[in-house]
Amino acid sequence: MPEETIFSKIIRKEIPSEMLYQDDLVTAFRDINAQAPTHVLIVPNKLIPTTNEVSAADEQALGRLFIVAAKIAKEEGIAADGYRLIVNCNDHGGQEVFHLHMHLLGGRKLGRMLPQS
Ligand code: DGP
Repeated sequence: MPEETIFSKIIRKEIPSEMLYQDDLVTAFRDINAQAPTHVLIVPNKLIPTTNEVSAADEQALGRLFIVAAKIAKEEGIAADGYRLIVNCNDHGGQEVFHLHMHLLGGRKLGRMLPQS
């Protein structure tokens, strides 16, 4: 079994978060270290450490991440102007919390997707 992260405790409401949405498959809450006016994390309730561990059994939950991202973007008033969805994986991807999550970022012009190198 993969090791739980703080996100499992947030999902179970054992520690506080600014939760925006929860259903049987996914949970959405504001990022504690916001990088944009809207910065929400949308996570499968099931612990999947990284995108390397996704399987066909996760299709519904992973699809739900997009459904909920679009819903929250509309609620936050950022849908028309646009936003960015990011899923980081492992060291080169800059992943810090090993419970797969989608970042929803918006509310300002975000600039280039990657710094030029
Ligand atoms: P990543 O680098 O993709 O693994 O992003 C992890 C994000 O999780 C990072 O933007 C900060 C956020 N984060 C870490 N710990 C907590 C927490 O306890 N609560 C909340 N709301 N966000 C957290």
